[in-house]
Formats: sequence, structure tokens, C-alpha cells
Amino acid sequence: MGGVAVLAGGLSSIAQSAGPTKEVRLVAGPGRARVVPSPHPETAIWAYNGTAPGPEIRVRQGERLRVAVENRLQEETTIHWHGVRVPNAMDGVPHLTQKPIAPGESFTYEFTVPDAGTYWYHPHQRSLEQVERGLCGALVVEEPEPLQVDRDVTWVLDDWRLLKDASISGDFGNRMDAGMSGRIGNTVTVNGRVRETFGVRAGERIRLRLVNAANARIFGLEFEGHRVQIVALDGQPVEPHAPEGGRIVLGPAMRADLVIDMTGAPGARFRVMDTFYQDLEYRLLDLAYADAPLRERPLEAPLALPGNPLPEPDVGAAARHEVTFDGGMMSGMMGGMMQGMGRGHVWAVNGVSASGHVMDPMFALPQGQSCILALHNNTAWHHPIHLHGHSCRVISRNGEPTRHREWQDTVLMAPRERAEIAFVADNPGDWMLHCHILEHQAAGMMGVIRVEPPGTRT
Ligand SMILES: [Cu+2]
Repeated sequence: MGGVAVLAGGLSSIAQSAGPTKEVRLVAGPGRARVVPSPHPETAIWAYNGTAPGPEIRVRQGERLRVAVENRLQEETTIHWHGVRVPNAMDGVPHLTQKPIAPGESFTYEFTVPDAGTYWYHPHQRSLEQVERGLCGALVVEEPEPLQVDRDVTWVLDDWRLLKDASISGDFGNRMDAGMSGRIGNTVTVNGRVRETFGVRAGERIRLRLVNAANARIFGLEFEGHRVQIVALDGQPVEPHAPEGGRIVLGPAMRADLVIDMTGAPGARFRVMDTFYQDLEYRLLDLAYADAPLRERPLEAPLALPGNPLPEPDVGAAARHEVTFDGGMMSGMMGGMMQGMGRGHVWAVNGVSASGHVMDPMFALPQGQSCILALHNNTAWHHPIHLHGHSCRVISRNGEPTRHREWQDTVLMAPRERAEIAFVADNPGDWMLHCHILEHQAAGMMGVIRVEPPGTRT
């Protein structure tokens, strides 16, 4: 693959590049998993290829990925390739970009992967139940020259609401979850099961890819006794930096790539804590050092990742659009004042509470236009806001420029927070902009943005 040409030409030249094709088969269907350790029984789950999370898909940047999906569920499904800048028809949004895959039927997704980084895949059909029951998986796009580390590890973080018999509680989309913080589970897993330890060796350097696959839980991870460097967010490289306050905060659907040098002593143990929710902190697992070190001192290789071929938005010439998020309990907006509110629809985007994926776009952007979306969270709740088909620079929060101007596809907004995101609308089609707390999404927190190729009129 011509790396230089790719960087100069952007998305379109990548789409035309004739790299090798990676073939993957995913079967969505019922399965069983040991989510919690014995003596608890196994849990009935929905799974890709029998496991939750499903298989980690690994491709090289610029390769083509072809995924044949077979639906052995009792209901329709799709797959969305979260964060990957795919052509619209491959985006996996039911009825908006494709007919959902009926039970017993198959669909093949095929696209070229433009950006290196950590992504994930999951259904966009009734996600609040399908993702929660286990349908999710990591998608890792490798750089042509990967970072020099001893191990490249993925942790798919998830939580489950289990009953005493270890079965998944069936109360999906209840009013409390929908109107408040979403479905927070009672059992947190790393790569599908409750873990006590993660084995490391003194002197080891690990690239740790975190994926938050939970419906609603926000993680705030602290690695006690270790210096952590964030090298990518939502797949996109960022200037390597220590997390603010020593805590890596990830809303649902967000990812972070960390580099951690294992500077502890052989035989030592250190806690990895999740401290996001006040008074509800818990130990995720322990880093457990082996008795034999890997080497005396950690590697001293550079941490910065090469950039991806993202078009740089011209902030000075950008079209500006306001997007407001309203609703939820304790926000003063519960009374059905917005279009479509009521009957379980408790959230709205620009005044409209969505009841499906097909809706009129909030606005249309000419293809190639730089734009700024000014996001206003008018609610009392956190919301991870996800834009499909693009990655956006987060340029300000509450009127203050951001320090790293990070690229994100999912922007976590605190209660009442404002954020500005900037991007080039270079990917034509109708794209979802929605909250990735899946109960909020199901209760109306979705909108559509249209990117129009030249010569199109609405
Ligand atoms: Cu939300």
C-alpha cells in the first residue's frame, strides 16, 4: 500500500487502494458463557461465534475487510462498525442504511479500513438488549509500523445486570433506566468474565486497548502505582499524555489506547480501581507481577503514533450548527413538551424525540464542508454523543479550548456541559448522531445529519 499517497489523498484514495482482503465470518446466535466464576452457573448469552465479546478482528490499515454475518437470533439484527469511517451502506443502521438481517438470513459487510486504531462492532438493532446480552467485539486496525511494546492487549470492558442464578435480568428499557443513568449492571467483566488478576512482568511495556462495551456504565480507571500514558482516543492518535487526575474516563462506546510500563517489583500486586461513580468505587482487578522480571528497565521507545489520514477542518470557514440535548428525570423537561415525548420517549435532540432510525435530517452539509457542531447538554445526566461516519476534533468544552484537540467519534458530555466539535463532512449519506447510553438512545436520543454529494438537492 502506498502510505504517502494515502496520506495526501485522504479517504477516497484509500477506498480505491487495492490492498489485500481479510475475510471474517460472524454468526450471531444464542450461547452460554461463564461470566461469573463457579459455583455460580453459566449465563445464557447472545454471542458472535459463541463468545462474548466476539472474536477480536485484526486488520492492517488500508486493508479491505469482508465480514459475512449470519443471523441465528430469533430477531432482526445488524452490525455497526463503531468509529470506522465506512461508506454509508456499510454502517449497519437498520432501515436508514440497510434492511435489517432477518433471522436465518445473512449479510456481507465489506469496506476498506482507512484509520489505524482501536474500534469495535456491535448491533444497531435493538442495541439495548442485543449488546447487553453479549453481542460486541473489538476491531483492531494495526499501524503499518506498530508501537514498540512487549504486548498488545485488549480489554473489552462490560457490565451485566445478573440475577442470583447468573441469568441476565430481562428488564430492558425500564422507565428508571431510560430516564436516569441507563442500565448500570451489577457485574463488571474484562473480556467477558469477572477477573481477579491480570498477569504482568517487571520491565514489561504493554499497549492496553480499552473498549467500553457497556450499555451505560462510565468507567474511570486508576492504575495504582503506575504511570499511564494515553496515546490514542477513540482509535485516533493523540499526543501522549498522562490522564487528567490519574484517571482514564471512558463513556460507553469510547476507547483509549494506553502505554503502561510495568515498573513494579517481581511478585508485587497493584490494584486497578474504577472510581468514576462517587462512593461506588470498586477494584476491577489486580496487576499481578510474576516472580521473574522480563527485563531490568522498561523499553525506551517513542510513544507517539503516526497520524491517520483525517481531513483537517477549517475552523475559521466552518458552517456552525447547534445541537441541543434535552429530557430525562430531574431536568425539568419530562412533561412531553418536545415533539414525540411521552410514552417512554423521554429524551430529545433539537426538540425531537426519535422513535426509530429513519427520520428527517436535522440539517444537511455539502460534502467537503468543514463544520462545527455546538453540542449543548441541557440535562442533569452524562451523555456519550456518537457521530457515525466521521471522526471529530473536540475543540472546546464550556467555551475553553481543549488541551489536546483530540479526535473522537464519541464525546462524553457532563451534565449541563457544552462542547464544540469540528470535522470535514467528507462522507456522503445520512448519519446518526445519538447518545450511546443505549437506554437513552432507545428513549429518543437520536438524530440524523445528512452529508450531500455535489449536485444533490433536498
Ligand atoms: Cu444519554
